[in-house]
Amino acid sequence: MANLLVTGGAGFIGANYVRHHVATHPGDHLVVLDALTYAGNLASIQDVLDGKLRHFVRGDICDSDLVHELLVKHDIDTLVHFAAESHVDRSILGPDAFVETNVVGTHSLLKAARKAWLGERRRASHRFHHVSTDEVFGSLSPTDPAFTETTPYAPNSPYSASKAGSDMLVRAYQHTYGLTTTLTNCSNNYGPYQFPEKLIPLFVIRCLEGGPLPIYGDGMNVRDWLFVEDHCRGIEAVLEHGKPGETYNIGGRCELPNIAVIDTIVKTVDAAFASDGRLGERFPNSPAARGASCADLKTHVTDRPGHDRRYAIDPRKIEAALGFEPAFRFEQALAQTVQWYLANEPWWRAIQNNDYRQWVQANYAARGG
Ligand code: NAD
Ligand code: TDX
Repeated sequence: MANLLVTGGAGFIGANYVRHHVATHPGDHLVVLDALTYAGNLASIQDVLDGKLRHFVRGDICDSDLVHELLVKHDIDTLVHFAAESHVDRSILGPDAFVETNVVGTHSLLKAARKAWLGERRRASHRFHHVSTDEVFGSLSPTDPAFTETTPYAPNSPYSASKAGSDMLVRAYQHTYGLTTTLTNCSNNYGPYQFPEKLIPLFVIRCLEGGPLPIYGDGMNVRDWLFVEDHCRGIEAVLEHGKPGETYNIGGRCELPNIAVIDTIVKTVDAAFASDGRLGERFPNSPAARGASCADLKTHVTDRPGHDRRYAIDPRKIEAALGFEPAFRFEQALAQTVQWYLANEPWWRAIQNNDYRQWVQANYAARGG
């Protein structure tokens, strides 16, 4: 690897990947392309950009000419594609942006890559890596085997359908035009810099602020949790050793019902307050500030429409082929995540703007949360 274009590098996983890549490949040239939508935050990567070896470009992946220009100008050999609309609840309230960014945007990147790498100035060594999700495989019953790379796609939400569409386009560009591609389908991530609309950061911040913890349905939906640093390591392994044209599932071997995740968040925040008296002064509205438990905030609300019951990843292919295994355990990495949100209050306070408040109102008011 030498010259990378990272799309969506100011979002949650993209920012963690940029930080990881800079730490493990400090000599590589890196260009981050991000539209800075509500989910993009330059503050997540600002300190690792230098304008010489590591640039930031604000732009839309749907702008194929811009992408082509960047690929040529920076002699890019590796494109790592994270940019997406990524929140299932938002896709239910407004699916158009998901089709536009995830399907049309991915296609626009593929067109630019084909022109730059397979056109007149052919570049034999190139790689288009597409970051996808386990949600494209649909929902499992409690006894179904976990998703493998050959599980048929059965997406259920506008989000997962748009990701499935983008995966198919990547496959087609590899098969039809000979573009060198790899694709990873990953399970639920958590860790630093995650936008507080997803379960874990939303609930950590609600515990601190004393807001309700809105549990969809019976709280028994199962997700397979992976610390974001492990996801970054998995992508790096695929970029370095993955076989062109292959797809790899990345998972944490950590299936948990939501209620178990929520109870761990509550326990971790309660313990942090018990061991650090200053937290009570910083967050006086948290039940933990008055010696009670954040469990008091748990509230069952109306379920997400079409809520997938269970996701689980069978990670044996990437383990056997690339020797990749997650390094972090859930309770320890969750505690690390809670500590990150405690230490980075200005980062998440800046996000709690009018747009965010309007979104929270739109999503949760009708649910009674
Ligand atoms: P995110 O929503 O936190 O970040 C998305 C980023 O993409 C933001 O920085 C945003 O500004 C940028 N972006 C959006 N539309 C754009 C456009 N048209 N042009 C340029 N940039 C644009 O998402 P995330 O959670 O970091 O997810 C990253 C990728 O990983 C996505 O493709 C997602 O489908 C996939 N994924 C996420 C998870 C998870 O648990 N979060 C799990 C598996 C796969
Ligand atoms: O307020 C909530 N209450 C609740 O019970 C929220 C936000 C979520 N949930 C439940 C729904 C899910 O069962 O928690 C679980 C996790 O929800 P999300 O954090 O919204 O994630 P999920 O829908 O599972 O999708 C995530 O994992 C796969 C990411 O958002 C996707 O981008 C990724 O592809």
